[in-house]
Amino acid sequence: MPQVGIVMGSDSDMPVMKKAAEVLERFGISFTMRIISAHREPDVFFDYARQAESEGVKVIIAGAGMAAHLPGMCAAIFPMPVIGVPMHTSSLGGRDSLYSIVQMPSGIPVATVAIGGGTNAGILAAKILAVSDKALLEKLKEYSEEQKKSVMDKDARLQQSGYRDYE
Ligand code: RP5
Repeated sequence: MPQVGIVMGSDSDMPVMKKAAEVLERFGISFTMRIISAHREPDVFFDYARQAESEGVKVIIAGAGMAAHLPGMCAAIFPMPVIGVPMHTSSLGGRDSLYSIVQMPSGIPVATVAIGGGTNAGILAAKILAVSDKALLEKLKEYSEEQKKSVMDKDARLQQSGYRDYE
């Protein structure tokens, strides 16, 4: 049974949404990935959002751009957490997507990550699932340690080489 449902409004969203998929794979979290347009095929969208719970999904990661109602509509139907990923747009730089997703009216929250924030969407989904999964929690702690070590290694290199020779 998939634990996470990744859904995006268009295949143009794939470069961002695949980052979420890669994070879930890294942590061994099962997921489905769909391209569903809430405005171009509302019937397909409603079926998806209504069935997600019975299919075992615990978190939905929904990415969309422009007048980005896909995440909000997922949150209107799906009773568990929805993470929204705003896409960058050429006309308004993604502010249109960001505001559409983050400015949900009271009562229907969408946990919104940064514009293009597919990786953080995956990590946030993992953290939500880790609340009731100790093994996953340990993997997330290891991941934090790896990030810390990576920064410390860079600083050690800088201290050794000086900023002119830093690569
Ligand atoms: C939204 O419109 C999609 O999420 C996408 O970000 C944006 C543009 O879609 P395409 O014109 O690339 O299909 O529905």
